[in-house]
Amino acid sequence: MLEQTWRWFGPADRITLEQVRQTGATGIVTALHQIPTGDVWTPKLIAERKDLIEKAGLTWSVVESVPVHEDIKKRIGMYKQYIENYKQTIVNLGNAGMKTICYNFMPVTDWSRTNLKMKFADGAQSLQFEYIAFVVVDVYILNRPNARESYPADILSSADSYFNKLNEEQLNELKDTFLLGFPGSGETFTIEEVNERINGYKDINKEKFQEHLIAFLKEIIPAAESVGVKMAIHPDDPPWSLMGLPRIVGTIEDAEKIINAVDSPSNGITFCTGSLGSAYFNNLNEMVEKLAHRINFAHLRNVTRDENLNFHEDYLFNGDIDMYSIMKTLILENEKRRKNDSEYIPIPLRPDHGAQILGDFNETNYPGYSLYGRMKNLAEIRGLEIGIRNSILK
Ligand code: DNO
Repeated sequence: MLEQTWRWFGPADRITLEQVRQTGATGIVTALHQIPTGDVWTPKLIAERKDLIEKAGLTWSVVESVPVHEDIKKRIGMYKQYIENYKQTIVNLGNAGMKTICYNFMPVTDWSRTNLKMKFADGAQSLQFEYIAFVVVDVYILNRPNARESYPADILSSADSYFNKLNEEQLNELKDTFLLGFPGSGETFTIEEVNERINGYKDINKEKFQEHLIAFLKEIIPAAESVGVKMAIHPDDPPWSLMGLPRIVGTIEDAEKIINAVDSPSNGITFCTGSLGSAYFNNLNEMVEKLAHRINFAHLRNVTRDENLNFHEDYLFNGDIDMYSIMKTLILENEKRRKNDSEYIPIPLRPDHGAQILGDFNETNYPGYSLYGRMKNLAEIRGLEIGIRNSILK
């Protein structure tokens, strides 16, 4: 079986490890969120977290994430020191027995949405990205210099009418969603800070940014190999440029460039079906086949998307992603590794986000990280895997 894991945000998470155990997950995905980005994760802090998880009868399977300092992404300031620190953190994690580390290389922001409370017909609630709403954020809320010039006329006029229909409350909601909607980073910014950070990328185009990532990989992958750690870069979410920023982990070409830059099982990807799948131009069945040998971690969730770059997160078997084929490819890849790889570990997967359902409405949770919604996804993933295994494997 693949390894069923659950993202847990540490002792501050309102969902306890005891509850996680009852979801049936065996592995925990977590990070030392308290350590400032760029600092070394010490063996002591790593051991303490590991202990805590093991005392609850679970295993710390995946580190998500060791964040990459903005100086490394831009190759300015103290980037050399930060890369050394990053390598040291990998080595410390590897020495503690950790096998998989997830990270991303998105500029300025992690994942972005424009609505955290999209209602389904059955009353459940999910996360949504409306392209035009994001243009409104860029042009009217951020007021980013040159933003207007960066969009075609028809998009701008749709954004203008979208904006004109918003009342004050709706506008504030959009702004808050965007600012908190650096959800992944756990940081909150002001509009000024965001603009300042974006401005830091004015001389970095896609090619240059790719060079920065590859230079980083050339440094860190040997460190990961030395302690048997598999790195798993997370795709951009959504996988296209936002706010004029370069994004380089969104398509099959991007992923192949990354895995070929340093050809090693330690240089892999997180196959996040929701992030990659939110773009209509990505064919996930083809991507999973081509990338299978370098998939070191899987995030499974479905999305409904359209050709105008709108999408929302959906139930596991609703939406545009063919979960059956993806799971089948993952199972076959995992079997191949089990038979051939002397250092075999099962590919870890997690349900990623879930809708808010049932008792989730009585709690506040970090967007996407509900208890019941994720548990339902995990249960469905488990059933899917068992069904496929029993029908294709002896
Ligand atoms: C969103 C997550 C991402 C992911 C990072 C990995 O829910 O999947 O925030 O953790 O991009 O570095």
